[in-house]
Amino acid sequence: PVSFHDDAPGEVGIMPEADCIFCKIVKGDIPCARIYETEHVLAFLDVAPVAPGHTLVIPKAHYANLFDLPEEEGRRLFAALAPVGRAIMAATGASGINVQMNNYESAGQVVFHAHLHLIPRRAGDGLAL
Ligand code: IU
Repeated sequence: PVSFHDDAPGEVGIMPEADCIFCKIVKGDIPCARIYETEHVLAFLDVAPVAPGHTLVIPKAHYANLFDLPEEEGRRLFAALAPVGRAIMAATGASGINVQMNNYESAGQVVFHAHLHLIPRRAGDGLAL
């Protein structure tokens, strides 16, 4: 990521990557179904859900994957998982939920802006993740 100093003294921002689809979603240039948002974290419905309610939780700042993520950003992402996961389970009636993260191409990562998948599950749904 490219770091730069913005207007606020002492604040360091991360410049959105020009061709990153999730950065465009964060900025609102591409629409998404937002279900949760804080200053630093966004959760939205996956456009190609493997189950109803399949959600992505992302840092608003651009980091390619888990290994580029500063500890503080990781903490913020993790803190969002329980409230968002609970809401998804309540809304979908799911009885379980998977948290999945793909890092690097050979692990199935397609979008290189760090994201966690929340995938609602039901007994016998037959999903192989
Ligand atoms: P992956 O972990 O990088 O493989 O997951 C990328 C996910 O992003 C995948 O589930 C896509 O359906 C999803 N997605 C999206 O929700 N909106 C988009 O515009 C694009 C991908 I491109």
